[in-house]
Amino acid sequence: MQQGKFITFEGIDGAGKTTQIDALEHWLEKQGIEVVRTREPGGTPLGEKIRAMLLADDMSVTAETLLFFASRAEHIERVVVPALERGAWVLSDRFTDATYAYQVGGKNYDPAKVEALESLVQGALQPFKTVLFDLSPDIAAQRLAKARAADRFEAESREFFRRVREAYLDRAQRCARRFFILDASLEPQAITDALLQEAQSWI
Ligand code: Z5A
Repeated sequence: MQQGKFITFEGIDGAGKTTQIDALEHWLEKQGIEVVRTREPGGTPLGEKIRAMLLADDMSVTAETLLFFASRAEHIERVVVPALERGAWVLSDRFTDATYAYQVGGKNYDPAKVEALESLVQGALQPFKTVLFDLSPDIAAQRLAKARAADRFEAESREFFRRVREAYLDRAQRCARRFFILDASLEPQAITDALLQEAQSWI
């Protein structure tokens, strides 16, 4: 039986997830809650190897989608479920909503195939809450240009990220009770304040 809480963080690249997950992690630990911080793709030794391939190697969308779910299967079995069972809160930088946003929304992959893989790999497991960092691709691109060299996903076009953003907002509308949407264009401290205020209602 699951006792902990599974929280996932989503948004287009450069939306500022990392900074805000740090803040939530510190706040939860101050409340005496055990936190497991993780990410997808990745989060396990095999998952990190898959991540390196996904970010660097050119491949078909089917191969890409299967690799995201292979990393996810390993992550769920070895990290997420054990942590939830012992009562920890799992903070995951991305999960299955990213597949719907990037592969289905961004690359036009068949959503029925993703649903089938989701059911196979996750069974009934779903996040307790998903925090969506909503940001325009124009602002995200300005931030990333200052921050680092682009990986295979970050090198996609502005139009691609517009589709990814729309797909995320569509998911948020369909699963309104699970999603909490943050305006990621605000100053970091304002975003932290909104996130921590919301998190009080999760405890
Ligand atoms: N992907 C997929 O296609 N399908 C899937 O199923 C999954 C993933 C799971 C790897 O993910 C890639 O895999 C990802 C989607 C795809 N695309 N890419 N690339 P990732 O999570 O590792 O990649 P990421 O989104 O680029 O993560 P990130 O580097 O951690 O980005 P972030 O956390 O959203 O942003 P950040 O690093 O915190 O901030 C970016 C910059 O903006 C940095 O310089 C900050 O100082 C600055 N920043 C942050 N917040 C602000 C505010 N509020 N104002 C101004 N500047 C800010």
